[in-house]
Amino acid sequence: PQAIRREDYRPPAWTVPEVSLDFDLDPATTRVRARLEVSRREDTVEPLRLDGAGQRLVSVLVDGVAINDWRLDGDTLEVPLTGDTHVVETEVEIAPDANTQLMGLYASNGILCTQCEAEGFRRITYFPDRPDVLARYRVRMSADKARFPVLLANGDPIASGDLPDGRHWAEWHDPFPKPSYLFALVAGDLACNRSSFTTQSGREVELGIWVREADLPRTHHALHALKLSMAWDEHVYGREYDLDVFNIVAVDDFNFGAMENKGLNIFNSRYVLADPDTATDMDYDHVAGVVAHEYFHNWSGNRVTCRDWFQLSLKEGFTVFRDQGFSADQGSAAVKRIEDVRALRASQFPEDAGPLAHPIRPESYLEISNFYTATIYNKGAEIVRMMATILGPQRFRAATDLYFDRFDGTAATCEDFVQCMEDAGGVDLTQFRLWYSQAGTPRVSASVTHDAGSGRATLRLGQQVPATPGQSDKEPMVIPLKLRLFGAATGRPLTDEQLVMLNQASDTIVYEGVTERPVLSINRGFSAPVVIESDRTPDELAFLSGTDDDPFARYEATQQLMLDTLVAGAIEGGRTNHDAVIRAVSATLSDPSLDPAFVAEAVLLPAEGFIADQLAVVDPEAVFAARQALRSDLARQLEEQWRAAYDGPREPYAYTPRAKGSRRLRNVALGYLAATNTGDAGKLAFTQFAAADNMTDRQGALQVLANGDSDERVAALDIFYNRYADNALVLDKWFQTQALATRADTVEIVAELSRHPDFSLANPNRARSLVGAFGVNQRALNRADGAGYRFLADQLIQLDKLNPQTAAKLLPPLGRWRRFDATRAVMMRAELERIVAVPGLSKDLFEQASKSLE
Ligand code: B3K
Ligand code: ZN
Repeated sequence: PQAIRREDYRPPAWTVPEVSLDFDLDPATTRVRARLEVSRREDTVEPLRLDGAGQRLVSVLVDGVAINDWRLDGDTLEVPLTGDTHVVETEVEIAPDANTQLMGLYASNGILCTQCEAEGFRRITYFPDRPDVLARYRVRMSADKARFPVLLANGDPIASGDLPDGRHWAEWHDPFPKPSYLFALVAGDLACNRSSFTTQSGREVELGIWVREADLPRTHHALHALKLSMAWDEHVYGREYDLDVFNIVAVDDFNFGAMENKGLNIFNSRYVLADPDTATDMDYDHVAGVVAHEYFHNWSGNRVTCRDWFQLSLKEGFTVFRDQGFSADQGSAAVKRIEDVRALRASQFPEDAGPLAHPIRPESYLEISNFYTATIYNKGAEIVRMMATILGPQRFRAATDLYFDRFDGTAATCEDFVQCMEDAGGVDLTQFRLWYSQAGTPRVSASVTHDAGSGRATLRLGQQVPATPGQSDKEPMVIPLKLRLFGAATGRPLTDEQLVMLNQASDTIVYEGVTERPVLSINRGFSAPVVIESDRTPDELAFLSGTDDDPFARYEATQQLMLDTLVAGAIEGGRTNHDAVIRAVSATLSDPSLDPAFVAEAVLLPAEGFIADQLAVVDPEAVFAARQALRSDLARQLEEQWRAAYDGPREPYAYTPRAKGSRRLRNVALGYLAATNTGDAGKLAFTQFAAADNMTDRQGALQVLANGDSDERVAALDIFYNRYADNALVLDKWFQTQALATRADTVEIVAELSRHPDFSLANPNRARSLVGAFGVNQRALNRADGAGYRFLADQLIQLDKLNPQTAAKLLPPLGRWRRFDATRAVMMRAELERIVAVPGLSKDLFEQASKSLE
């Protein structure tokens, strides 16, 4: 396969101002007639080239006359045209039922739906399938009325009617020019939870959440989140909705979370459906976050779109930043920040440190689907956040206003966005732009020395950006660091919070009049996506853990203390001193001023993967053992406190920040109580499991049971399975809980589950619930005999035949071989080589596997 390179970008030779599509819908064979009004760009002599894939071409007409001098060059249809504007009509046949890769038009449980981003539209009809070709779409659909009573497309509905033979039709029109990746249609037997929203200028918008009839009671949370999102975007960014209708459809088979098609968002049902009996608090949060994310794309993505796919972070990084802001405003901003940073460390830091590392604006790709990554999304959001920090709230808002205004209706670049930040913010971001081109997580060293005699404190900062594939030499970046000094003796702040811009390899800041030994609080609020290497002692970290006024920094100090202890434990193999951690956790648990939701986050140990990331050579057994040792020490020595947290005042079930926080802390406490190994843990968890009136408590208890060996484990898994056997989203949890289990025999359990009658690789949620969860289970995946690697590779090879995009997404854990001992590295490489050698391997999986071998 051939690499596409950013530097090769050329504007399109032909534009397509208007498109009419006519769909004769049928799951077996759908006929698509397309009428494109095409217009030559002044200077071009090129023929019209239309992208296609997998369809059967029936006819081509130019200006109403059938032609036969068209030519197929691979999948590209070349139409010779003599004039400057023409009408080109094509007719093709496609087979939604046979579409297992879930790109283009496909069937999901009897619903016909589309997914076009990034390059799925070409599987529907011949078209210049690139984001800088913006067209106005008119869509007509006809289908069997009994099977497909509801026909939806982008924009506003225009007309509908009945046809002979039990068929009917509907026509939709989208007045906003859009790229083909935002096209969508849905046909199915769907019920609607309807409501309306009045925008700030008084426009009435009809809202609809479309699901199967039986799922209607589970749509209220999503609908509520949609209204909150619409109001929030008006209030915070001044962005108003622009069509008369906004529809969301839930489908069960979906490669991703959801898709922001103009006026017709299509969602993975797991990000729409929620009720207390089937969805955890985290599920509720994700539903709201994804609804907000897709809605916000209406401006950051749709009204202003991307010029080419190298600019993907322009819409994704910015929109993640926006949805993070929305979620922060719905509850505790500090807890949201902690969750986001934890997610960044779990998924983006390893990406940045591995063979698939790429800048947020990549230079080349084989398959664009492989670049919907944590780097583009989550690191991209951090880059926007840093600019917002540098500009401050008012100037940042002025800059986003300018961006939306200047680029409305166009396909823009990351550079355009940064330029707006500079123009409205009055700042020079020349060096800051390195964040768009340099991959790798910068490492910042920080140390403070103090001279008591002169009252002088000196802060020395340094930065180093690690080499990444194709980028061996890095330049120093602009790193905005929020920091503050505290007095070790009195606990008083010695300085105000300041924003230091570290923009050289090293820098020194001197503070005068410092009368007591200072303790450094740095990267407060996680102001930059970097790794901090400081020489703070366990005592200093414990001090910050108990006193820092920035809640994120407080969390961070506790985590750093745990991490240092765990790394020492993993390296030394034996007992390390756990006292400082135990004291800090005890203090956190007993501090009445703290929000229980915050406490729950702060007392959790860093994940095995994150501990492993700190080691030169990972010994997964040693990491696991060190973590278990600290965990059981914490459990035993603080048993009273865990029990108090567990038995503390209970909130009746409600989805409020307060009740959520109390459930979270209680479940964390349950986990620690189970780690005391005193024998009644199984009973305690089973009691919670059986008595729970909500999924958060039920699944929390089930995970504890699934990790252990108690008699109650099998019983609980059976009860859970039988209770939810007909709810696919909850069955996913049943698979996932077992795949995440910390037991020694998880590989065998998961292999057995892959043969379970309810398991299928064809459904991405199900595949991810077992294979995806297994891939992040450090202990199971990295088992010394290589059974974990073999299982993962076997599954990926099978999945690739059905759904290359989803298979490729699950490959990265196998690519981390460089981080492990020679024996594991050899076994991992062998599996990657086995994958690369599969005949007919997809470009998606080939790119991920071959780059992982380099
Ligand atoms: N923009 C879509 C992503 C589609 C990915 C296709 N490979 C969802 C989102 O980020 O909102
Ligand atoms: Zn997005």
